[in-house]
Amino acid sequence: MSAPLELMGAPGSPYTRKMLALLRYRRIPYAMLWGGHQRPAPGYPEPKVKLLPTFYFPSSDGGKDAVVDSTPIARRLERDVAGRSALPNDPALAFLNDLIEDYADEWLTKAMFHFRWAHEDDIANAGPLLIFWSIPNAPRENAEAMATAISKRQIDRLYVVGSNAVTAKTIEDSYVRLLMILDDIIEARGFVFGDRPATADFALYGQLTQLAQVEPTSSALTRRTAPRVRAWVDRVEDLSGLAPQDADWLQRGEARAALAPLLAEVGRVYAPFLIANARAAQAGQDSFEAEIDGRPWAQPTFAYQVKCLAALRAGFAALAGPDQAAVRDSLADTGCGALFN
Ligand SMILES: N[C@@H](CCC(=O)N[C@@H](CS)C(=O)NCC(=O)O)C(=O)O
Repeated sequence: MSAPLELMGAPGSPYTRKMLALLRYRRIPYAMLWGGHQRPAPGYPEPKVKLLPTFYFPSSDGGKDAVVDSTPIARRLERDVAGRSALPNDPALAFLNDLIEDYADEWLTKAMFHFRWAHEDDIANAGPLLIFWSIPNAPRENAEAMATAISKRQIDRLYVVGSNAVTAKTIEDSYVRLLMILDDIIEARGFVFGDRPATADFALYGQLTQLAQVEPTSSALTRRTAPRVRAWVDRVEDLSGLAPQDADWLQRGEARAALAPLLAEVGRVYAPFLIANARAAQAGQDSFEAEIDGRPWAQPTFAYQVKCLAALRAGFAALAGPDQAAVRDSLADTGCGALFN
């Protein structure tokens, strides 16, 4: 057996949970180092950007390379490890998977961060967890002060994701719509792209481990709105026993009808966000205002999400003509077409 792939992360990090579930499904041997960058493990290099999860890939000189960013790591693992792929083999569907994965990573995380820190009950719940998830032996007499300090730091960062009194309703309504859409998808076929999971499912799952299981307000909302989705999250944690077949992927001809509601949600909230953010960055503005879902939206400009849009556009441009046409057909009337015009 080759050495397990090491990664550091925390149970409360949606991207850590995304990657753990993907590793389990793909049966890639791993070693989970629970922790955080505030207490670096001796002998482990620091990544350029200190994010969770951080993967430690073996480097050519026998050392370790610290690598972050879940989506490119998932693609690297597809190249390095054969079998049990989490990417649809139809290029048009693979592209739609990239788009939905990006929506989950970059938009749904707004709901995750909002629900964690916007309401009193949730703040009281999350503060101590954030300490004990990374430092289980934090001394009792300090833990409360540490929880208060980390809560304050995170609440002060709510504005960064665009969560404020003006946007709260937009974020919360969007979450409830997503639950109903996923409820239908899971009832119809189990996963977004068929009877087997794709990286988009793991990205949705990662955010939902927090929204549906940890935060009291959104957990209660999930249970009331879509108990099936809550149950799905509990199961997706470990899909190592699933036996995926090629025929389990959605067929191209089925994609439009099957994915229309989810893509319409992406087009309703995430597409206008990505476009307004990129426009602001281009104009050199460090914050922007936009209209999302018929309501005002205001937040700082985010360089990373400019890159997300550029990557999606490059992926679309790289598709062969008939695949582009199939993607355009699936995106018709969803509001997502505006991203690629
Ligand atoms: N795009 C990255 C995002 C990773 C990320 O933002 N991780 C969060 C935790 S879930 C983080 O490490 N934030 C910095 C911090 O907590 O200091 C990915 O997909 O891996």
